[in-house]
Amino acid sequence: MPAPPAAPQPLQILTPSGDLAADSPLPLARIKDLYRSMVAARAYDKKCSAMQRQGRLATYAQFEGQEAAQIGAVAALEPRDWVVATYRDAAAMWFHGYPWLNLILGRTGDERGGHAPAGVNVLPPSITVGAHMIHAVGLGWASLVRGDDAVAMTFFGDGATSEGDFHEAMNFAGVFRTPTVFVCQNNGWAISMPRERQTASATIAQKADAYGMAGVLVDGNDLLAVYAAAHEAVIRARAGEGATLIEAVTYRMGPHTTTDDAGRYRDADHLAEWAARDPLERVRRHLEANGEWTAEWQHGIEIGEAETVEAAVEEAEALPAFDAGDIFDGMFVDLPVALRRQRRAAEDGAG
Ligand SMILES: Cc1ncc(C[n+]2csc(CCOP(=O)(O)OP(=O)(O)O)c2C)c(N)n1
Ligand SMILES: [Mg+2]
Repeated sequence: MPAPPAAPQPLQILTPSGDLAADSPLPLARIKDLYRSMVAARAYDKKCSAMQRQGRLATYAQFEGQEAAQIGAVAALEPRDWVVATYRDAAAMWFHGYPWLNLILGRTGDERGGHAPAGVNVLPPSITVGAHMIHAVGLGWASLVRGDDAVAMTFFGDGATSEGDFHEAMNFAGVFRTPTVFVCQNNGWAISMPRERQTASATIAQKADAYGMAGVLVDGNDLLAVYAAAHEAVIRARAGEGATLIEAVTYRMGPHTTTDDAGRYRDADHLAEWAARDPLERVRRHLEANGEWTAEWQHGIEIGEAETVEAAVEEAEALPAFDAGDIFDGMFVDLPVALRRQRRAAEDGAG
């Protein structure tokens, strides 16, 4: 059997040393703002990891290493657009307006954090791998039917591309030319399953061909490349030219979640290689080379963003205890009979 063709190189604009390999799609001031957002997201990620270890949060899925893939993509959206994401996409959700408070509450099982505030177009995170992409296509289709020009951007992993839901969502989006941007964060792993065993395709981006939509392969640790690809995809979607699949090649620096021990299945050498491609560090180098970075400024934003996260934690922990019956309120307008029965049983048990 002939060997499969070698994978093409992902689009890169900012090299790991912080140099521009192509024209920047963004002015420096905006890059600086986005860098600050990535610092904020990392502060949140570290805080949640620590809180889980202290027994203050349930299972937590770290996104360290994936900040550029998430924030770079959402930076191309307008507030009227939608973000439909997963358990690992807190940075994307927050950047589109889902408060840290709600994200933290969601991680304690508190339904008061289980949805976005009014006017924030972010769906609750999907724990079911792949299921939410169909919702994103539905939101895009609704936008076509209504004649508004909102785009839905959906985030998912390399593992999710093996789910039937991925293919159904892509197929529908292709046929109906829905304004959907599919952002696959290929972070190398689906729990302990490596990317090589997930699909025999040289890239995930090339799967777009089969559905009649554009497919783009980008360096997912490059804020500017991710932004450029997402920006083009959004323009295409608003112009009625349909959906795009972006494959952002990145790496999951942490374990799958706080319940996982990645040391049992992966090689530490990989981590060192990917640490050298850290998405924050390359933007920091770029800012420094352009006279837009100092150690004092870095210190100031780290303290400031950590304090903002801390304030959200304090607010979450100061709320009166939630009612366990709240879990029945999130899903249905009219509760089905079986769930009504369960609710009564839960209330009797609590009483
Ligand atoms: C339908 C379904 N099957 C299995 C699981 C268990 N599960 C949770 S995360 C995960 C791996 C997903 O990998 P990927 O899509 O690459 O996303 P990542 O966790 O790497 O961000 C699996 C199998 C699930 N939540 N939903
Ligand atoms: Mg993955």
